[in-house]
Amino acid sequence: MGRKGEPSGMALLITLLIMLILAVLVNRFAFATRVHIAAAVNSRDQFQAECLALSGVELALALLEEDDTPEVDHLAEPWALSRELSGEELGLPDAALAVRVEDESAKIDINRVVKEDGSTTDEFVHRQLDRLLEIFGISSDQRDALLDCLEDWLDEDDLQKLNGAETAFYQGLDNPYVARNGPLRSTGELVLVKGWKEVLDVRLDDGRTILDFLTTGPTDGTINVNTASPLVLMTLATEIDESSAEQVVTLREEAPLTGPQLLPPAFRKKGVQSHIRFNSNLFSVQAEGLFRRAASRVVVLAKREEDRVEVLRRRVD
Ligand SMILES: [Ca+2]
Ligand SMILES: [Ca+2]
Repeated sequence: MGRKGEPSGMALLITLLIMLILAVLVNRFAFATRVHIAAAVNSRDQFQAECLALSGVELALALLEEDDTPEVDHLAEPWALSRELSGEELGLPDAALAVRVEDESAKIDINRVVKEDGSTTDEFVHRQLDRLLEIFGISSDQRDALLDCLEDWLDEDDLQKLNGAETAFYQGLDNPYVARNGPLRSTGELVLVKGWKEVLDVRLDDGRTILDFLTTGPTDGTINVNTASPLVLMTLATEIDESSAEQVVTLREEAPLTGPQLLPPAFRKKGVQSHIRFNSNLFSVQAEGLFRRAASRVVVLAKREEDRVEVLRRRVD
């Protein structure tokens, strides 16, 4: 042994070291492979979920195109029914799809509170928003401030209204930004407008928030009485109380409204009648696809003209 044993001891040590390094490398390689396989499975599931959501959107758009009564749009029409399809119905285990279409003419087009000239207030829309805020329990003083801030946010100039806020105010915040000075791109942007963040958190007993009644259009500002919620109908005039709004709901459930004849008197007044309609040409589609643990949500704004449906905006989450 002695001298003879030293080199073989060294060789053994080196062999052991090499084996150890190899073991570590193999282990790392196996781990990386597992990570890559998991990532591939995840992205495949995510892709499946997104494809499902996109097919849901196509289904909704086809229903809108197939609607053979574009002159009257109501909540019992095929396009208006929410759909929830299980994996079994889709022929795809571990999958689910939910699709919902909303009529944007059932909501108040918040951008229209400032007219197209970029500076003048549209008094009708202003009153509608004021009434909506009132229904949400917002005090008169707070409503004045909220609407001044909203108009300042939308109007082109930097002149601050009495209770408003322009870029000068937003620049003084911890995280400064500038006022839009143009139309909102989504109702969610309201969170940036002074005072509105707290209002967006206010919920009705049924859980709905003010955002459920607003749209950024672009609509012509008229409200579809066949699809609007009683709360939006109430914003059309101070004389329209809860009972006359509910009366409209009862009427339209018996048969869709095709003209003002059957409506309660408050709706037939000239100033109100010019702000109502019986159909729509702007719809939002929300589709949620689920595949295994992956989820994808697609939101589309679609415009229908004659029997063609055109996608104006598409967002994939
Ligand atoms: Ca229709
Ligand atoms: Ca402004």
